[in-house]
Amino acid sequence: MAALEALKEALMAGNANKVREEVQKALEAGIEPGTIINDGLIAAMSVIGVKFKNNEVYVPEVLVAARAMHAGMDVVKPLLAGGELGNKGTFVIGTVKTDLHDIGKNLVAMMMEGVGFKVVDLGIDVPVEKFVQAVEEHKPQIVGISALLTSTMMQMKKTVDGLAAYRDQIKIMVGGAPVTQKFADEIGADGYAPDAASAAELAVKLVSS
Ligand code: B1M
Repeated sequence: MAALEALKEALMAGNANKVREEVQKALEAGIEPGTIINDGLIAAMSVIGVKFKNNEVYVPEVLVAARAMHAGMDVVKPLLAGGELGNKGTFVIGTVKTDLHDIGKNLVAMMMEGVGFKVVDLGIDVPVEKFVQAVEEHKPQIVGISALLTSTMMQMKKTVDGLAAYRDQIKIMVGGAPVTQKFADEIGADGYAPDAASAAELAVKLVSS
């Protein structure tokens, strides 16, 4: 959408102030918050993701773009609560024990908020017991588990196993660079998504099935 081009440019340049301004302008122009998120913020962040994969941009650029995306989300988020995207329930997310990577996990968390979930972010290096405690406390519809290292993938299995007693109440989604659909099936997860945008689509499907 042409009206969102300036917003996308600002996000890709990592200019948080400009992103805030452009989101505000888009709202004033009558563009729906959901469209601003999907066709503006997420679309631009996806471009950064592809560029990152192709080594055209590096970690610092990904970080500043993610920060700019946060800034834009902060402006639209209040308009989403109970709005047209509705409340889909609670999504608990964390990066597994001994894994300190959180950029992708944070993007997934943001997308989940964007499609109407209340997100409880447990952070990084999350032990199985903390996931279990969060399920007891927050009664989520979905638990999302992220891992970025081959060596921490087995923590993902341990976490799925540790949540066995709750499987009639929750769906479990997994993701992260080394994770595949095959691995997700092997460890008994309900869903796998390769990126944040498809993770949000899958989560919506899981709660409506
Ligand atoms: Co690390 N690191 N790192 N690192 N790091 C990788 C992952 C690595 C591939 C780099 C490499 O060697 N080429 C490699 C892993 C190799 C492997 O295991 N196969 C690696 C390594 C080895 C390490 C250390 C061991 C290095 C060292 O100390 N010797 C160390 C480990 C620390 C630890 O965790 N215990 C380490 C440390 C770090 C930093 C701290 C410096 C930093 C993390 C900063 C941070 O996260 N706050 C870092 C970074 C930045 C990377 C790379 C460069 C970038 C990761 C990233 O943020 N990608 C990475 C190399 C690479 O990926 N090319 C690398 C961008 C992000 C948007 O993508 O996280 O994949 P991603 O998330 C995507 C999808 O995977 C998906 O959606 C996201 C958005 O589309 N997704 C989900 C993620 N979670 C999901 C959950 C879902 C669904 C989808 O459902 C719940």
